[in-house]
Amino acid sequence: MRRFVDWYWLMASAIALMAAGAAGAQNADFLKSYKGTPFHDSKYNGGAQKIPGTVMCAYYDMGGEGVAFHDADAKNNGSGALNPANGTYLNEFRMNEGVDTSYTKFGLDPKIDDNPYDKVTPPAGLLYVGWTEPGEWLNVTVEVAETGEYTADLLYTSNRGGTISLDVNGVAATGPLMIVSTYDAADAVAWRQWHHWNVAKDLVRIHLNKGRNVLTVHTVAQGQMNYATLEFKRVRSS
Ligand SMILES: [Ca+2]
Ligand SMILES: [Ca+2]
Repeated sequence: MRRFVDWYWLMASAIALMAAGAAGAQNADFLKSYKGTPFHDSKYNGGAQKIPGTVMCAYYDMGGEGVAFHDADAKNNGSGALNPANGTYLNEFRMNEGVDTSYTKFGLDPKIDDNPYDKVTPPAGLLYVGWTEPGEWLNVTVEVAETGEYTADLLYTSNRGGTISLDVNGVAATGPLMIVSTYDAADAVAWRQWHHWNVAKDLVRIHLNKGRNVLTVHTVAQGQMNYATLEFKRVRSS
């Protein structure tokens, strides 16, 4: 019996090591062949976004449809559409790309993102990704300061709940993550159901290796969510 137990643990350890090796090789292959690059524009030129820290979803990678993201339609339904092209940075942010982006608007009547139904008040003028649909994804290249286990809080809105998931370097890393609905029947302004902000605390828990990594954020189910930021903290060093 003892011998069997020893053998069993030996085999289990060997399989775990092989799996880790395979994932490591897969990660290296993904990073080598990946054609996306960190976002930069006239206002942001910081390179890969830093972890620990706050990752802006609207700063998804450059490289276009099928490389840096997949979106249901080639139009940006926020920049240049809902927010007409008027020469301002926020209205025209990435307006020629398929991912749909907008920003938080304060001080209007009726109130938009500073409304009384917010669970948390986001910063004003904060860029976010909206018009999300199941099957869509976006990549964000990040620079990780230290290897370890990280959690992330998502600043979001969700009209009726939904599910997202994350990959690290092309490998599924989280499984489905349930997003709690921010729908509030008390709000009589129908379109404002897309603007009730909340933070999903510790929504994500992933292992990251020091250095360059590519995170993929998938919209898995429901959609109709707005993603602003993922705030990463290191919780363990291994
Ligand atoms: Ca689109
Ligand atoms: Ca979309």
